[in-house]
Amino acid sequence: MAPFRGIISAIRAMPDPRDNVYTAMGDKSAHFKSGTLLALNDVVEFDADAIGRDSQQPFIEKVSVVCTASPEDLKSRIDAISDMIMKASDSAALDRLLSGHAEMLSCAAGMRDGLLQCARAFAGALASGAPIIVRFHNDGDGSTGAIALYRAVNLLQSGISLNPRGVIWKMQRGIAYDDESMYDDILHFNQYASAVRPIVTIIDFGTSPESEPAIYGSEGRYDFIWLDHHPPYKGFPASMIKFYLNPWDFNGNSDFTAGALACSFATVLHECGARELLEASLVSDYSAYADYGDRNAQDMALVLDFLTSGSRAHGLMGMTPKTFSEILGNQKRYSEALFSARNMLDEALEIGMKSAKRYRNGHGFNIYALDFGHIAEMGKGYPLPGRFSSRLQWAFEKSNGGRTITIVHYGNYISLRESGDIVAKVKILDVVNELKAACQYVESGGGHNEAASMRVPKEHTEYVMKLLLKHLGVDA
Ligand SMILES: [Mn+2]
Repeated sequence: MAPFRGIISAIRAMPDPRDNVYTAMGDKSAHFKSGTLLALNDVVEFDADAIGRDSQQPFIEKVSVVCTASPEDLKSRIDAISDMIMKASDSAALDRLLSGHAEMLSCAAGMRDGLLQCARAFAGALASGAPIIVRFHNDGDGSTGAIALYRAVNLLQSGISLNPRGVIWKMQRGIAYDDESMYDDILHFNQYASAVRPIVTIIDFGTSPESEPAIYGSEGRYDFIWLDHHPPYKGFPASMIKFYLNPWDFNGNSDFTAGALACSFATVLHECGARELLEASLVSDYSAYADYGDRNAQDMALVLDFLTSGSRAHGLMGMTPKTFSEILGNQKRYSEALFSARNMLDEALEIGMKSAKRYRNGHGFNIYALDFGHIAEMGKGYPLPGRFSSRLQWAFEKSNGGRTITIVHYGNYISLRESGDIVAKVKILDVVNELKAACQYVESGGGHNEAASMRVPKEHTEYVMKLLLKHLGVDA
């Protein structure tokens, strides 16, 4: 058998060099450890039998270094493999994924080139051993996208030898790509030397002023593939981000969920059967494109909402897209999760609807205010207050036929939801901004017309709640 010959394209340096992980790119890529100390761009040769049998990283004692390649040689090798991966991807798969969703199809048509570029960059990093971190929002929408991407990466891996440990998955609790995330990512990437820049993939969060310092701080160190559907504001430094895709920039809006966008990205990378995940993401984010009669999508959205809520709710630690995917594929575990989630949610909704105070304003709107403490004191850990306010709003809105605003407050957090039919008269985001300007206790606030939130020091929540009701036209 002919020896494997390739160029070293990435090194993960470990304290003991014999634990270093090397990626060499030949006709395909090989990931291995070695007794020979190797450097980037080394052209290496070894027995081809040593690799390719399983997805582990074999230890190859003796690797011969033939010569040093030029960076251009290495680049064209990486390009060739990326091309090969992209050529194998099915160009009609995206249309099938979005079929029946006319608005999303037309928006995706504008994003197709961007999606292809993202997929090519992702595949190139994966094949050449550059480290990749995927950060996804810890909710139903963010997790559907991460699961689809996880499946696509796995399918790619079985076709071409890609680094089995090349991708790290992280659930993001906040809505910003903050300094802490940036420093974590830099620490991880610092272990590597790679021909291709490391990539941080972001799903369903981060388009907010709080991300700006970390976006600037990451400049020159790694690239982003950033998939979000939160409305970009004037001044968001999207031009600093190598691949930024947001439906708002392509005649779409937040109804095109980030989960749907990430499912599209994953599908362009490799067909991965993401249709159910996409439907669940639409339901999960209350998208106008959701089919609320789709029982499967409803259940999956609920299960993912539950699983991403934190280990206190379900006792499972360290959840990753792999775990989610396993639970979705295991009927017994799936039914158990669904059963628990339903019970906890029903109980919380019952208490919430009973405990909320109801007000009316001059427009005849129904305004509800709930202290989430009534639900938190049950100690279940599910649902979480922000997502619960959407559920509660949904329930009140249904019983009132629209014309509803729901406020849920907990600790230093106030969450607002409004039904679409009254947005023209009162915009909750405007109200939040008014309060920010008028009241020193409102530390931060933002969102969009139908969902917004504020942070207020705990001891001033009561005062701000009064002020808020007044600004919504209630004589309280
Ligand atoms: Mn979302």
